[in-house]
Amino acid sequence: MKSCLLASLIFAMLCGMVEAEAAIQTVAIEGMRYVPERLTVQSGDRIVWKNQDLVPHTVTHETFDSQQIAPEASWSMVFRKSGNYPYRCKLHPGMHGTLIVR
Ligand SMILES: [Cu+2]
Repeated sequence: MKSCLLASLIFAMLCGMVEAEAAIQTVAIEGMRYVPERLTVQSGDRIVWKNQDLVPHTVTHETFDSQQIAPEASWSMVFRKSGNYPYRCKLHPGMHGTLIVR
């Protein structure tokens, strides 16, 4: 019984450590732009796109698509694979951003 309790405590601590290592990074969408337009993150980070405009936007890449993000809403994804992810908004051809995952 005691060792079981100890094991679950250690497990909880390890989970906490793994959780703490991955960061959450935010990209604002405002004024028909991604801010910042270019963002470098670490593999495992969760990226949140927050739409602060009055119109919907998307975050679209050949390997992922947020679909429409309503005003005031946000969309997030965890990126584990390193690489450059140039993305765009399907609704506004001039909107481009780049996510770089190290
Ligand atoms: Cu847009």
